[in-house]
Amino acid sequence: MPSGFFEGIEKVQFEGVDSKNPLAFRHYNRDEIIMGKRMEDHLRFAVAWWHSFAWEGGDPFGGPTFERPWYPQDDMGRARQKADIAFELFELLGQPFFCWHDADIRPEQGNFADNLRTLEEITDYIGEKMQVSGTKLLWGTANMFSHRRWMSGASTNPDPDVFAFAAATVKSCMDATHKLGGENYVLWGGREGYETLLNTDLKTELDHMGRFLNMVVEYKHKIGFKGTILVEPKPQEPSKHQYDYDAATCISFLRKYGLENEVKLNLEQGHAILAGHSFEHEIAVATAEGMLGSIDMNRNDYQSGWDTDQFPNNTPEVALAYYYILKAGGFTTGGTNFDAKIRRQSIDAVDLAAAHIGGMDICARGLKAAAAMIEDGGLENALSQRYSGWKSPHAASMLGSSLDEISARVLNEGINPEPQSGRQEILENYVNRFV
Ligand code: XUL
Ligand code: CO
Repeated sequence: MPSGFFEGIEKVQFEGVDSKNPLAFRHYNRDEIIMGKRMEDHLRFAVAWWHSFAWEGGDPFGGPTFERPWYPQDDMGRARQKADIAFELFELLGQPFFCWHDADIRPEQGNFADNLRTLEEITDYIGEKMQVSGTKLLWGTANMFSHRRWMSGASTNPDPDVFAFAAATVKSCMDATHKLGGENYVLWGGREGYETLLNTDLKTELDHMGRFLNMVVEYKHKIGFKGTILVEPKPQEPSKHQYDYDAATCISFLRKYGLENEVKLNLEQGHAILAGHSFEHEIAVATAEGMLGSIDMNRNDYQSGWDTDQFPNNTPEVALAYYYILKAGGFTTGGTNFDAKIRRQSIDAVDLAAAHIGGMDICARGLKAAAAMIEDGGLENALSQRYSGWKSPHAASMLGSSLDEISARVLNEGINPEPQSGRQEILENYVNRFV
């Protein structure tokens, strides 16, 4: 018996580019074959419980604006009702995956034993719903940033009891993710960072975080979890400085603690922007190291300067993101999760549906543009042209020689390079043909 929350909204259909129906897909045609693979299998969409069902519409200046039937979220009956309505949205959208934080799906109980009991109870309930609907779990994660116990960090907390609470919490969330057949487990270091160095032993905190992540990997193998462990870079917010600053910082952290073959990255568009990067930069850094895991696809408001987590709607940006993902071979266990929230004034159920429909559609459109660019080969040709000098035997052998040998060759051959155009405008015009 449907709850009636989405009353009047029909199962979303692909109607093609000419459709004027605001609640139809114009590009997301799940069975369409793109570069030899179904669109659904490329994009691997996941609806995020956190922003879509748990966020209440508050901001630093005002409280909740949404009035959902499952509020206040402090009771297991309403946690079940929230799950029912989440699966109604999944049914309407037909996306293959969803994801959660523990605190999204069960009420916070204030102590570990009760948190564990309610997490087990709700994930059993969700597991039954997954059986019926066929929706799968892209990832689970622990919210170790909202409750006041986490205010000084989780694994980086100066208090060892908080470290212990964090270890127990992550174990419980990994168990639940494993039970539900999750394809990844995510750790975002929400408060793994600091407000002031004056009270922070940075080296100790980083060592604790490195050891903690090693424990996560050890536990993954112990329980036979086959999914990928992912960390999520973000430079700041809520902490003034977060240790997982960006993709490059995370990669060197993982290498330092011997985790480079065990952990990959969950990259988020808004976090890239906060770090002063483009999303495709973060993707290119991760794929260069074979460490791209999954993406949180949203967009930041470029004027506001904070993580606004808006649903994506910028085709050129999305197209470039998928271009570099496809170039690296696409997702394996990862996918496209909407870590995105509707606006505070978007209080109706139809707003929530439209946000997901539009987000999925823009990603589909971006994917098609990315695939067309790859199939056309224009960018790849220009790149190979630009680096073609390195194909000469002289150039290639230079990397195996030394400064004095190279210096002698520069003198002997009178090497005096002529600058070459980077052709940026031509390449940007090229991309614009596809988006
Ligand atoms: C917070 C954020 C999180 C992570 C998972 O900025 O992006 O939702 O994706 O904790
Ligand atoms: Co995220």
